[in-house]
Amino acid sequence: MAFVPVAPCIGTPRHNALRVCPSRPARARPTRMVFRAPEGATALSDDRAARLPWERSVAGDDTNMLFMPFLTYQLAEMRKHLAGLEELPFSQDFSIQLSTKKAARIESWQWQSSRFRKIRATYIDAGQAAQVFNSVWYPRYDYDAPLLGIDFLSFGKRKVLCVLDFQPLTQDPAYLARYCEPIAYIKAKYEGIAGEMSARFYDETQFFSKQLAFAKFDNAQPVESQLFPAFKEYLRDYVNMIHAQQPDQSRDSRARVQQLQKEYDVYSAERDPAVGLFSSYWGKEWATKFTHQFLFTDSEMPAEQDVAEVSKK
Ligand code: BLA
Repeated sequence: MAFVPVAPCIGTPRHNALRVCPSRPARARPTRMVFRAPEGATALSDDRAARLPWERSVAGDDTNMLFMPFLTYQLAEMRKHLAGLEELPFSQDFSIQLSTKKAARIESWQWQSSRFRKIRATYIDAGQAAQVFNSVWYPRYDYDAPLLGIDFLSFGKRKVLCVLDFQPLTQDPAYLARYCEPIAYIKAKYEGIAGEMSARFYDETQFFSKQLAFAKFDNAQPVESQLFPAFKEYLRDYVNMIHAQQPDQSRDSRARVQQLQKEYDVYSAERDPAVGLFSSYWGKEWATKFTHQFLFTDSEMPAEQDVAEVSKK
């Protein structure tokens, strides 16, 4: 991991499609230390987020950007409630990609705040074929609270799959009672989110709670009528929960939370069925890197021959 001094990324015209900060040699004027992404150029998020919502699909059809209101609502809530919110630079290669294979784009944004070490968000627009909103909130290591996990997907006209959870770091009953069970009242209000996840990809006894909102719809209507109000309540209670928590800055506790959050990344990168989806639009190599170096950065990249193996599948 290389830390190099680069000029502060300021004064980039707001209309630029991407706010890219190429690393430059150190100069006499004031510099600050920023993480230099492995691919070279670094992307920030505020300017790009200011151009949301997307109004039209890249597929050129009249597809509704089904989950765009969730993304813009989340960003507004973050701005309203999170002290010290600031962009968290990441590799430009992961910030936006168009597909050369099919009409599709994927764009990602990332921030940190005084209580969150990372909040990342991704939107995929592939017209009717796929609409996706995915986001994970990682608290700082002073807080042993669950991560907020969001995975909303729609494929074609009839397959809508939405998962939302306060993702627990442990299955200790006292932990679950403290952090997850208090939102049972929200889940109870919306019958549309009461489904159960399958065992196809994930194990529901690891990093998932009983308060997991799980929705499988054969049309988009309940997304607005059920999922959106539930999402707002989950988000509100999640932010309130983190704000109510006393930070534990002891070395032991921080080390434990760090280890558990790392295990979450390793587990998620292993199980995530998204690699196939990413690969079909952006190729296996990019898909693998995006999964390990952006989505779940504490997971290990597979060795090169393994990536090649995956590519053959
Ligand atoms: C399932 N998530 C899936 C599937 C895909 C993705 C393609 C399989 C859908 C299917 O064919 O049935 C897609 N996952 C993604 C995408 C990203 C990603 C696009 O990480 C990133 C941009 N997944 C999460 C998070 C949660 C999560 C944070 O990334 C937690 C809320 C849950 N996704 C989750 C679960 C399933 C799933 C539980 C399995 C659903 C089931 O089969 O029961």
